[in-house]
Amino acid sequence: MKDEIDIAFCASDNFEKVAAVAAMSVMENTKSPLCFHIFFTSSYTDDAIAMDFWVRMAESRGHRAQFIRCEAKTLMFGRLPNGWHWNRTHFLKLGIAEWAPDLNRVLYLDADVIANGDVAELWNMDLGGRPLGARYVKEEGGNPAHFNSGVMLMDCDAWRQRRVMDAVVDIARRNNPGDFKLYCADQTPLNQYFGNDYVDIGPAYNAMPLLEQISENAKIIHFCGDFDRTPWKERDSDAAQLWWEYCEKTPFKKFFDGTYQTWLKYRGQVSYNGLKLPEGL
Ligand SMILES: [Mn+2]
Repeated sequence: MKDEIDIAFCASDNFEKVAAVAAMSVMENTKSPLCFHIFFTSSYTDDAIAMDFWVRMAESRGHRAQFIRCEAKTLMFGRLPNGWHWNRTHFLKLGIAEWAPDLNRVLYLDADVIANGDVAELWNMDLGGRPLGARYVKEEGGNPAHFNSGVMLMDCDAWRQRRVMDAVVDIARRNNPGDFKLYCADQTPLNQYFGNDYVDIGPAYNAMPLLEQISENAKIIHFCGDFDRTPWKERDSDAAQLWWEYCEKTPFKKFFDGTYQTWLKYRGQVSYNGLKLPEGL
């Protein structure tokens, strides 16, 4: 379909359910037909059920969704750092252009976002020949100026031509030999690679409660930061309330009400396809 908007999510270990809330918010706010591409790894046994629910959720509203399993693909990355609040799944986004060769352009969204407006305007943004659109964040609190990698409009043709995946994985591996030096997983090596070679999409398309008061004009809200303050754990803000309104409309509402506590208990104890990997792998 020609006017279809391609959206990519990356998920592991139940985050496809978090991404479903993001997808619901995009569907509720966007007029164009959507195709969701979910790149994922999982340790859980209800994958098939969750995927089926997810795909039916999209198709019942006239959209499409497909899952791309990435366990073997991420092994190609080799040794990558694990941090206190991320794992190898954070690097999945680097492979989107390579692993979905039919995509010319894709809007990548972290699972921890919700749309609060139509994403078509962002989707159609002119990148002026640059490979990436992302939100510029100014220097603050010891963090250098950078772009946030939670919402990225990617020119996939450019990413493939430049072999961005290999280059960024290489930077991550060289700079960070299995320790915690990266302040933010994929984001630091992506910034090191792209420098200023991207288009600033502006704060409305990646509004972060961590950084600012969220206004009504925010088109995409990004609940980045402390895991304990994510909306599925804390319902203490208008933005978090909005997240729950979209969650109610997904097939995963009960998961967040009940199973979630179990998930929290075991989260971190099982990693990567059920195997406990050595530190730093
Ligand atoms: Mn995020």
